[in-house]
Amino acid sequence: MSTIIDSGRAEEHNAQLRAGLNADYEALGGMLARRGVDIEKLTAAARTFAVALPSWGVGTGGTRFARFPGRGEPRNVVEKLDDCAVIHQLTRATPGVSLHFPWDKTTDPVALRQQAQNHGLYFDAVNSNTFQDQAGQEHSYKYGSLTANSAATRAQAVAHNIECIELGRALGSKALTVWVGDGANFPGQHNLRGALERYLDSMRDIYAALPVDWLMFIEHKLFEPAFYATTIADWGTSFACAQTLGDKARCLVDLGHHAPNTNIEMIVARLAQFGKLGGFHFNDSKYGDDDLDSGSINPFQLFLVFNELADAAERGGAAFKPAYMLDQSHNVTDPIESLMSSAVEVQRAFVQAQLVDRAALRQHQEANDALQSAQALKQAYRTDVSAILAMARLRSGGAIDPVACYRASGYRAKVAEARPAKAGASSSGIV
Ligand SMILES: [Mn+2]
Repeated sequence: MSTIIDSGRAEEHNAQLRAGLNADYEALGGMLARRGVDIEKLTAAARTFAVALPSWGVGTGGTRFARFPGRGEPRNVVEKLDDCAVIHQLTRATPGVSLHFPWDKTTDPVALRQQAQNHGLYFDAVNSNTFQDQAGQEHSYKYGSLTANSAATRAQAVAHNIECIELGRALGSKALTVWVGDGANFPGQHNLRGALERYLDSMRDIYAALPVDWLMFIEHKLFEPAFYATTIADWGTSFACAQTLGDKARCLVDLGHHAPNTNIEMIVARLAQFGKLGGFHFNDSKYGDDDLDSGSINPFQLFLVFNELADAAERGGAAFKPAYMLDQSHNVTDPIESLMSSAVEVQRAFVQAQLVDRAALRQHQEANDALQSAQALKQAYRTDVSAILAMARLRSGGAIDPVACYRASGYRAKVAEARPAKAGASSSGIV
């Protein structure tokens, strides 16, 4: 496997931090042993954790007001993969890459797949894009895509999704994520029921093109760009559509796509209970679909989501395997640094959720002891598992401190030279 950051530099970085990590790990191991927890089991679990990177996340995102490009942004999918390889090399937690078409469209999927394999990467779910018009496109999506009144527009949107499946198939992906911005900005603009009927008709055609071992993820979002009535606005609509379409259709939960203060962990529990939890787009949010770094605003919510996932895994066993992906927009940070630290934050929530004493929690719940039930969760959440995450990275060949190692490597300055800015070159969406 080829590495992008010089492996000698990563080893030197680890050698400097190794003694400190060993001391922290031993201290944490002793504390956990007194709670009857084997730190080695947690470290082994941490090493199995993986969250996929969004190809569109390695460039600067921007808002609807402006985009302030960063230095050395990737200009095409090959350069995006290089940046993803750096993130995985140092974190060892991001082996998957989620591509977005047509932004990442390639004429040579065999070469792209080979490039990914050379870096120890694979392609996770592919994403279609019918929320903007592309140059030379025959029918506009201004008034909708899969729900458009015009049959020709709907057919074009369906054909694009089927093309995404074909491209994904050549790249080794196993799922298609469908998000549409379709909806209305005015009461009366469209027939609420009619729009969903058209959506389902279009989705049936896409579903029929899914290979036998593929899944289709339906991503809902409360609002934006439709500000009055988004067709797939909530998990209830997503669930109803997934049920209607069939077993291969599942719901995708993007943490930023809900009304403020929504109990997202409860949505996770519901979807898991009924076998429709397809996967996640992790990010964080303060007001809306902010696409902030995972765990940067409400890390306790992220922990509670993973607490439900741990419960579902205990009930469902190996069969329960939702897809984990990051979906963030980076505007004031180096995207590589944000994605590295976000992957670690999601991994942290995963490990903390393993720390919950489920037998004790069940006893507290059965005894109606609300206080101790809450404490059982808080005890796990308050435990600083940083040494476990660092040890997992070290043992898997990553960096003890990925951001520090990345900064010391000078990667950004190097690619800034090799990638002179080109107007409109980076395709970074906010989905
Ligand atoms: Mn998303």
